[in-house]
Amino acid sequence: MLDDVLEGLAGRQKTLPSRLLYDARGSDLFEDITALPEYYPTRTETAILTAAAPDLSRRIGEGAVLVEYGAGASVKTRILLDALEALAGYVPIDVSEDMLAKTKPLLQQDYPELPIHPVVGNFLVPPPLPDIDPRARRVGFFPGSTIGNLDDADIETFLAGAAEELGPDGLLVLGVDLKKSPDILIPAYDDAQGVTADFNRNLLVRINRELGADFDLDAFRHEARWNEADSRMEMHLVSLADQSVTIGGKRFDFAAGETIHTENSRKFDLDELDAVLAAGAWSREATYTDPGQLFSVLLLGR
Ligand code: AVJ
Repeated sequence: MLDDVLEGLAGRQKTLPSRLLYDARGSDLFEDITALPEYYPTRTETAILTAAAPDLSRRIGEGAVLVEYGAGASVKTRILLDALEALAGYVPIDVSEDMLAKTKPLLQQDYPELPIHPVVGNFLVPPPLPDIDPRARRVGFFPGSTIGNLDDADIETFLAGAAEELGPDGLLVLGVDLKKSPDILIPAYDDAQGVTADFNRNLLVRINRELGADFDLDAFRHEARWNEADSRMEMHLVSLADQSVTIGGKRFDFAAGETIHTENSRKFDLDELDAVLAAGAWSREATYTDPGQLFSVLLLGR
């Protein structure tokens, strides 16, 4: 983590890795974000999945193994677990062993017959799957438009890795946030209650605590920017003054107005996405969306 932070702050545009946003406090703040009136993705995707579940179930068929990339608390997963017939197993993959250990008994209580095989790992480098029934169809699940946090190279790495792991008759249920007006996007990433601002600034709280840095939390403000050229929302932390910060014995100078770029959240155009999917060996078999075309759930096949 120290190396990643030092490297990110050494560049001309300072950056910090967005995965560092999710410590225990950051994960709680993200949970709060998902309930905000301005943050449409979670509730929209949940509604789409609920409506699509019978059709997904029909297309997927009986006896599949469900593999979730970045499972977290497996909240949206329950929609699929309720709809899919005679699942041969559920494999939640997550970097947080704690989260996997906490979630398993809760799921097992509600799905007593379901074989649950948690795997600790980074979904970008899909870890080997536990050997369940080798003949069972494998279905990946990657909701939340988390794919939008990845750059092109990582998207291709992920899609190709999932294709390899899920096999020739594998399927992938993918949630993607769609391109839309900045009038909707900016409030979604800069809410009136300031929860997203706390989520972003918590990155500095974490670096202070875990790496002994001396960021002055009141000297940075949250900013949500729409980057039209790259079709993405960006989170930045803007330095409010000329200041310097020391981390791991290294000093970093900030000019007033200079930013640390902390997250990209890409917004997809489905026609453009098709080319990216094809490069990763996938194609769209079904497309589900909401009436406002805010978000989309895709069923991908090979
Ligand atoms: C969990 C990565 C999908 O990009 O919308 C929410 C994270 N950042 N508000 C997103 C997030 C600011 C979220 N993802």
